[in-house]
Amino acid sequence: MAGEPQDDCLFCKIVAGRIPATVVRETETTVAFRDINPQAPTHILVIPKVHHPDAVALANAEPAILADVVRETGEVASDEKLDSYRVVFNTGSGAGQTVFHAHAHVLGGRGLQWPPG
Ligand code: DGP
Repeated sequence: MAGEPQDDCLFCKIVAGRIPATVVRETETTVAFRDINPQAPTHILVIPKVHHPDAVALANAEPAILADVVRETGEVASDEKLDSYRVVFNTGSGAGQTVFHAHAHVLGGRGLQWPPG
């Protein structure tokens, strides 16, 4: 069923505490943890606890939780004292998505180029 934890999902395992992660924030609906392969001095992932394959699927199924994820990106940026930062939802393998559980990347702590690669 949509939203249910998936046995083969890495981020569902992090939500369940079955795989360790450096968790920096947690709410009733979200978890934020440091990316294992940081692309900036601050690189934190904010994920919903429910499983949906990407941000658009989450928006369609549980829009209030997508809002929670986005709100948490701001809390993370504030905690990390980032004046400027980028929030990225890679969507689809062609855009670099490798984990098909919705997540926002929060990147900051260095200059960020536009357009992104
Ligand atoms: P994406 O490529 O947009 O699907 O982002 C997935 C991110 O997840 C990628 O930047 C690397 C990160 N990642 C993958 N495996 C792990 C893990 O086991 N722990 C943590 N903390 N991050 C992971």
